[in-house]
Amino acid sequence: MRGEELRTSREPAMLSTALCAHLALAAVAVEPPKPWGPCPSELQMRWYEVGFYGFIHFGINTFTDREWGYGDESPDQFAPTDFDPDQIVAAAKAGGMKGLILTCKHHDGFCLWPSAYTEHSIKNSKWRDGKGDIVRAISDACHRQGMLFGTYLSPWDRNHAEYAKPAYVTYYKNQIAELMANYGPIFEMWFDGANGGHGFYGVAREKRQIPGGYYDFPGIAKQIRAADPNCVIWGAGSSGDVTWGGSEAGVVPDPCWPTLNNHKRLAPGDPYVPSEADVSIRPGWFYHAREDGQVKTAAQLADIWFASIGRGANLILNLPPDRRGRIHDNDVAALRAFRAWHDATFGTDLAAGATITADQTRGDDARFGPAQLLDGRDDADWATDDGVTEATLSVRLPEPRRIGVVRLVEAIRLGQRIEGVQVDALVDGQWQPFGSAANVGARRLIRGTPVTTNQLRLRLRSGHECLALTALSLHAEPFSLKPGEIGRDRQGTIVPPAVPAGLTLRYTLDGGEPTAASKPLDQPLPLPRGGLVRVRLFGADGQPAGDSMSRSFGLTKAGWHIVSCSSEEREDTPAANAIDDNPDTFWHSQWRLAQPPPPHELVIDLGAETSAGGFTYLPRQDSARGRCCASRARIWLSASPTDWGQPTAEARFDNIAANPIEQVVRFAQPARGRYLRVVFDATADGAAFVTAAEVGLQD
Ligand code: FUL
Repeated sequence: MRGEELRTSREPAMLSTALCAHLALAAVAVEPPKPWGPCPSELQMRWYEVGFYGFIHFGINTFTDREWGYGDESPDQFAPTDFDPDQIVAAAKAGGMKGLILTCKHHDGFCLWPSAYTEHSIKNSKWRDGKGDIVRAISDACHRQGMLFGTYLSPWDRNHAEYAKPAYVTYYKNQIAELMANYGPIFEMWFDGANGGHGFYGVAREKRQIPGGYYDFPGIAKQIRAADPNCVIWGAGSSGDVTWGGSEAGVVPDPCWPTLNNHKRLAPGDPYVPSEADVSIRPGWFYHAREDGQVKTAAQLADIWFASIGRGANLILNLPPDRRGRIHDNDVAALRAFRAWHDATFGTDLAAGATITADQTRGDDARFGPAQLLDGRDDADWATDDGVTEATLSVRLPEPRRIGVVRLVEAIRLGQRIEGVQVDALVDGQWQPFGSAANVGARRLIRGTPVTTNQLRLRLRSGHECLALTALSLHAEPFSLKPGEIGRDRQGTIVPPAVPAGLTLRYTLDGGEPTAASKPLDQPLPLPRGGLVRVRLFGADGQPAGDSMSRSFGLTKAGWHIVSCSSEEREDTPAANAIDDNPDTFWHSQWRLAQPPPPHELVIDLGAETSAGGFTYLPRQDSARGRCCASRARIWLSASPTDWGQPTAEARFDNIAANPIEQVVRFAQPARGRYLRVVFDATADGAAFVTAAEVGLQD
């Protein structure tokens, strides 16, 4: 019999009389901790379980390439070419999300459903002859695929003539009712905080300010609760259930408290308001082709996970559909990689088989004993006696294991009381600090430097009355290499990266997947003519440990030097940076002194006669990535630095400003020469200057 059932058992008649008597005695002897201070509601507890979900910013801005529309756009501008709600929902689901919140209306006022209350909607667009309904399609796809559906209905409306006047509030409430009646169930409604300011407002084109309390959020909350008590209200001042995490970067403060501003520690009488961290998978909220190369990587998303979910907040990650009305391949790939990281990290509980002891347990009663923490269930707690606000837990593993993350769940249905955790690991007979946290709450992930240990100690401190903890689990992030860690020295030798003991890095050079039988990359590997190196880690059991990863190299630039360049900013960005094998430095044609526009050129001595099958160009990779990229180039290989003849190749770099990655130009046939000449004839953004982080040759 579990402690939780004992405390809340609603059907004692089902139990044998003897057992009931025994349990009743035990319950009298040791009472569970009394709730302290503000506690989450049932609705908030269910919302915590949802945890991770997506935002879909889709609308007029997708087609005007803006983040905020003015409100004067034509409905015809909304014109997806290949809308696929199932692809959108499936991408989110594959990333591990449990639901999606759609911008049914953003600040420009354009409605993605045929609202009866306005003409500024999809019903007046040529798309699908005005018969389309994005809200219907996304909500149906969500419900079909077992995902929750939520709405973002911007309070600020730059289209509506009555905005800032009483009539608009009625309009807004009508739309909430319309969405709830026709597209539910809606698990969360988002009430954005951006407000007032300039807009179209019918025809006015003026600035409008709204008085305090303008939207009547208390009235709106009442309306929502009457229609569906299970709908979570985000924002809406003090009328909401959950609050903004304080940044649009997916990061909440550390510690983050479930109070309206995230910072104030809970005190009796405060409303309990948990936080939601919001962030976009790209720099913007809406899709912009120029950001195709700026999709967050799995590693960045993992950092966000620790800074949101790991601090007790929920996480909403935005996936902006492109102009087709689909999630771009780059975002889909990032979500998949993130999911693989997540499952590899949290799919295994390294505390399995551990024994756990506590130096204090409530009433010395096993129902409140520390074993409750490791049972994989969140329905029973380890707790201390009232008045005992400090205690130590000791976890002993069956054998040494590599631990990188400690996950804790506080018994928050009884209030949030923990105000300090210190975790130590026993290494070579010594306690070493692993990590600490200033609170716990709904969940806390303590991410330390991975340590191999068979014993951990957690010292916990409560701010109020006693300690009550629900779960503890141990995890390790998969060891992953980043492409940059497969490095090659100037002479063209691959340097084996350090890998953890017990793992072996294996490689192929033919593009094939490395297997347990592939050669180990544990010695320097000469690769002066470059090629594709694919690597994968394997455990001692021959099983892959992580995904395979590849990096391609060109010819070594060991003997190369610059013969001439059309111009350079010699101090910071000399032409030599274009052949230094360092993608972080770059050549910038001269810009401090007025310069003529392109062409700009480089002439390079390769040190010896060289054969090559192709040319590569990497534009600048600094914070101004995408600017001053070449869009056209001619390339020569020649025996003489003055006699060039016909170009070996001519190239166009089409999407380079939006996606400034390495460009590869294959020659029609292999070419030979001692000198390489590149002439950049135009830039993608029309800039007079050109940049090159690297130019190179391929086999
Ligand atoms: C902000 C809005 O102004 C942005 O456009 C976006 O919708 C973001 C989620 O909220 O306040």
